[in-house]
Amino acid sequence: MLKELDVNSWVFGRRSSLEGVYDSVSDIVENVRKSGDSALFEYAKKFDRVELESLAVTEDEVEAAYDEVDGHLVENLIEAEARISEFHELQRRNDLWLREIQPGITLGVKTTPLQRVGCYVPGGRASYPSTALMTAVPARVAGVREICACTPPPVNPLTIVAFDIAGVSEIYRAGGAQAIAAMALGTDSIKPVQKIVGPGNVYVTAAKMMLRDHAEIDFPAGPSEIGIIADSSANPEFIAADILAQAEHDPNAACVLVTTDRSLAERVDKEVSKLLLNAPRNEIIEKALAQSGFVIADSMSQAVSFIDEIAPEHLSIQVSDSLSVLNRVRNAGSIFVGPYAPVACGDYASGTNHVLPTAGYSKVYSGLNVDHFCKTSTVQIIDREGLEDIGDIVETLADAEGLHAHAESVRIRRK
Ligand code: HSO
Ligand code: ZN
Repeated sequence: MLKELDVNSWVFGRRSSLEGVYDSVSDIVENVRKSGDSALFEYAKKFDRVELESLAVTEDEVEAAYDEVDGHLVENLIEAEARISEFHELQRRNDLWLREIQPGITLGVKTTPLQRVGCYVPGGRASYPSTALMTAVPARVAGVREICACTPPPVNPLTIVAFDIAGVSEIYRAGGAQAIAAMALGTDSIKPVQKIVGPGNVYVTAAKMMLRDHAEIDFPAGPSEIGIIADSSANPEFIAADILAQAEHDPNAACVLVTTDRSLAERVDKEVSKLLLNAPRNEIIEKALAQSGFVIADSMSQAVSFIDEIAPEHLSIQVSDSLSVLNRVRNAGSIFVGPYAPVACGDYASGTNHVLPTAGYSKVYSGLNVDHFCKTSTVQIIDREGLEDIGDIVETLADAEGLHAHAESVRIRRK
């Protein structure tokens, strides 16, 4: 089932190109720019096969959504939201910090939440109420005043409930590149946002990239991935279970086991075949397994460098000295340590965020967090004594750059 992979060629193959969809996405963007809401109605019919009556989900519909979903499910969503909120609260920075660097000069940073952001929650192959929590909670914790959300129709009532629990009351039935265009450019119903966050398919990702002049984005978040680093101490059944869990997301999902123990890879392979027999989503899983496999490393440090090259969205560490690997590894969106930390815990309920950079982007981006929804301003408070102290440097450097007025703005105060 699982084949041996070469890290470099696997990494290369993973860089899915967005180029192929740019033409159709720019048509969609232009259409939304020109026709606004009516383009969204048209695309809902064309792509989602839904004849919409309205874009916005009303308060009555939110109430009706609660009636439709099982109370036990709502309780679990509430519990998950509380844990996600708690972890994200820990990430909040002080609104303002100031430090006296020397007498007369105090420097600091003021943090301000963005005013208005848009959360995108995919539908399609599966609907993800958990992603409603993962996108909206950090925005709310950051202090964003206006949070709007788009998700393709027909909207799952549980997604509506999840948004409500997360504190989002502005929900629109729009999906795909058209939803991204609507949030970035604005339509009659949807006011433009400053930043768009959330995962999506290649069309959504391409639209996010193309519209960056209009709205900031989080990062490219495409088909799911797991990297597992394991030695002979690992439990092959647990590893196989994590592989299936990631693979069931998407035919383009990918799972890579990096191990120093070839016999472990063989045992994992057997367990994968066994678990697959009872996996309801086996068709998707089999497709995902076609771009998955294992890599044999000569040593733990080589294994760590393979993981860094792969830069997986999720990294599971299944080795005897797990903290040493945790310390050494550089590139991974979210890290799960030890046999009892399945990725699914981070997907739903431990409290960490599951919106993560994929396709090697964890080399340069962090997973979604409170900072994504804030910006900072530096602050300086300088009095006469402080100005006296740095005045000469400023005047000298300003004169050297030929910027007389800069130098004069200091001189005039020191007279
Ligand atoms: N593993 C997915 C997130 C998810 N899992 C949502 C279940 N629901 C990408 O991080
Ligand atoms: Zn998942």
